[in-house]
Amino acid sequence: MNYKWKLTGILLIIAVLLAGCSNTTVQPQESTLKTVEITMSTNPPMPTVGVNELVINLRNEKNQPITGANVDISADHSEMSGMTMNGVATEQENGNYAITADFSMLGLWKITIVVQKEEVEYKKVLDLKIQ
Ligand SMILES: [Cu+2]
Repeated sequence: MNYKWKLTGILLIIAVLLAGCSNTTVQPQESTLKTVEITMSTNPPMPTVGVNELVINLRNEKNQPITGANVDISADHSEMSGMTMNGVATEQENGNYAITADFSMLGLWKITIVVQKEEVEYKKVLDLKIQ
């Protein structure tokens, strides 16, 4: 492996890390929705090992609830590879979408939220600490 390839490898790793840490709202051009604000809360508020509810709230740029979206959730135990769960959140009232997740281990879990609305995808990745 020469220097150039090593550098390319490092840049790729940085790109992947940046993508993994992305916590911003995506603003696509070709949609009537200018912004999809994605926020997550948990039930209980301090999630513990076992079953917890994740509630995703979707808002547009006018802070109005977004209904009729498809919300896919996946959870990865950050310290381990292959410990992954995923499912589709069920729509509730007021732009909320809920799913229960059984966290089998303590520590940081990477939660990936993929929202589909009007054939556009919006994605948010955040960390959830299970304690
Ligand atoms: Cu694990």
